[in-house]
Amino acid sequence: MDKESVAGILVDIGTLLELKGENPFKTRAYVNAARTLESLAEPLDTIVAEQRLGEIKGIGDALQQKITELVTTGKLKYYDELKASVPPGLVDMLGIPGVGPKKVKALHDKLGIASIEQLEAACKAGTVATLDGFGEKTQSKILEGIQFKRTYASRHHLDTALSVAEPVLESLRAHPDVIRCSTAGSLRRWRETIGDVDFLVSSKKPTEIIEFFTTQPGILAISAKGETKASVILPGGIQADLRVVSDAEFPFALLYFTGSKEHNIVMRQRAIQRGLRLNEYGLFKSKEETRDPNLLVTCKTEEDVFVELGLAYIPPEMREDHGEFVAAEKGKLPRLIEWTDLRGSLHNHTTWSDGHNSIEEVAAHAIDLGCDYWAITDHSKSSFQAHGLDAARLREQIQAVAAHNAKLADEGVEFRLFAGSEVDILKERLDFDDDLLAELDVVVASLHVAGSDEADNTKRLIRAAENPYVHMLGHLTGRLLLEREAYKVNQQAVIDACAETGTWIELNANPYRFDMDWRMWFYAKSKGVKCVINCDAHRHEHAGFLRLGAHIARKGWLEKVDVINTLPLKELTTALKAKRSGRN
Ligand code: DGT
Ligand code: CA
Ligand code: CA
Ligand code: ZN
Repeated sequence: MDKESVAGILVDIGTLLELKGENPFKTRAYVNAARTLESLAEPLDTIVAEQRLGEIKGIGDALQQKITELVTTGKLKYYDELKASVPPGLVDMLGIPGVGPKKVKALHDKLGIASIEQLEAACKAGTVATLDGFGEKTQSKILEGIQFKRTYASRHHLDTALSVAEPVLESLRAHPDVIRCSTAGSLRRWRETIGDVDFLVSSKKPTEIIEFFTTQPGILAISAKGETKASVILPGGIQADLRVVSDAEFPFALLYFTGSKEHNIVMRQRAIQRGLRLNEYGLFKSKEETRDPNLLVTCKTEEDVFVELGLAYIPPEMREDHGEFVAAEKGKLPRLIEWTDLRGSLHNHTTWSDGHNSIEEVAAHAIDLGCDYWAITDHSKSSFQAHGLDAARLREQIQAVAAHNAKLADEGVEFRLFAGSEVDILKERLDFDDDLLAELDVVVASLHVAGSDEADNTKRLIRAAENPYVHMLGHLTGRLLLEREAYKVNQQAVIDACAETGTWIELNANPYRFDMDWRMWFYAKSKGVKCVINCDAHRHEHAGFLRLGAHIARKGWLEKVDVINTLPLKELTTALKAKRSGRN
């Protein structure tokens, strides 16, 4: 175990002891020891191996034993027992602003409160105010704190995070003292949900940049402000961290703060194997931790750092330690899809079901965006809450789509609407008969009402894939990110069935869905299953989801050839006919 992890555990021990009401000298000793370890210049395992821990100031016999046990075995019995003796809810309560170990202990001892939920209830009932040393004011502060934690400490959908981050990035970019700037962290890696937004800037005037950042319009609060870093709460309650570095440090800091943590760990290891040290400050010709500029391997960009470590440039979306190192070493990284490769969306709604725009408006908007085609796939009759179409209405809609295509052709517009349906997968069959499906250009089959039985859900999806008129399965797991778990389904078995039958799988680009999950595309791709990136648009703004979907596809290593809706109109039309004519 390395010194950062050991230090982290020592701090935890200090906190747990404080919660148990141990004497403050004892608890502080752990925190102080943690600080000392973090600032050591030498590797901790060397010190332990040479039994020199005792030479370090502030580390007595008891601490020496514990540190040695942690470094040599990676575990500490004392810590495990201590953790088990404290209800986990007490530790959670420490995360409420203004609530420290003393208060938590009093609340637990006197009122038996052991979770945030219980604390909230007690505050609302007014019992917290009756405790010695609390009072009305503290009680309402605690309630506010709980609310704050709920709003600000949660994760956010990708589109929400982007919409607040992009204006800030733009305004940083326009600042005269900013040399280079970028987002970093999960946002730059295009994770499906975002904890906090990270910004990185290089500048000769960090104080001015920090001042500028913390006075951006719309900022709700400043949570931290130092000389080279600051954290603020952006509109919507999204936390954002900014770090300002020198321009020489920029590529290394960008690499480090983009992460992922798992990716960084492997990068550090590769550096060590080459007798180098990689950290957020640089890549150094050194066998020990250092920031000595004389030992720096000069790199102007992130690309240069990858080259020094024997790797091709790994795009941020792939930095998840999902096999990117093996591929980058062999020069076998995929050429990832670009969102501009997409030519239209094959799953969209109109006012005929639960969409907000008419067929004509939808077409005009897609044409405006430069798309070659767009499919109209409104809900089928069983989705009555979404005003699903029955067979007669669907036939009417097919006519309406044909009429509009004819009108556009007359006007010389090179664009095509496809008539389609998002047909419900019911318990024993699809919501429409095959002869009606056969009249459609595009058929998306979706499981909107799933059961609790995995085998049954899986069977229903496989049966849909086996239908010759179903082009693709929509939002495979039904998950709603940060809101609703996926229904139970054996995704691998469904992918196998899609491979067998030549059925495509949707990557639903709605930021609540991003379904099928990017982690499953590795398997799907290995089976030759094609992806369709659909925005499932219910209103014009949703067309913008295509960009997000493409970045999520990049996380699944998908290339242009893996994605059906990169095909030009003619090729797509052929592809849409392949399955039903048994040509695949
Ligand atoms: P998030 O904010 O939860 O969506 O995820 P990230 O990846 O943005 O995480 P964040 O904001 O805590 O940190 C940004 C990056 O900084 C992270 O991706 C990698 C780097 N980083 C942070 N902490 C550590 C660490 O303890 N070790 C290493 N190797 N890298 C770290
Ligand atoms: Ca982050
Ligand atoms: Ca962060
Ligand atoms: Zn839909």
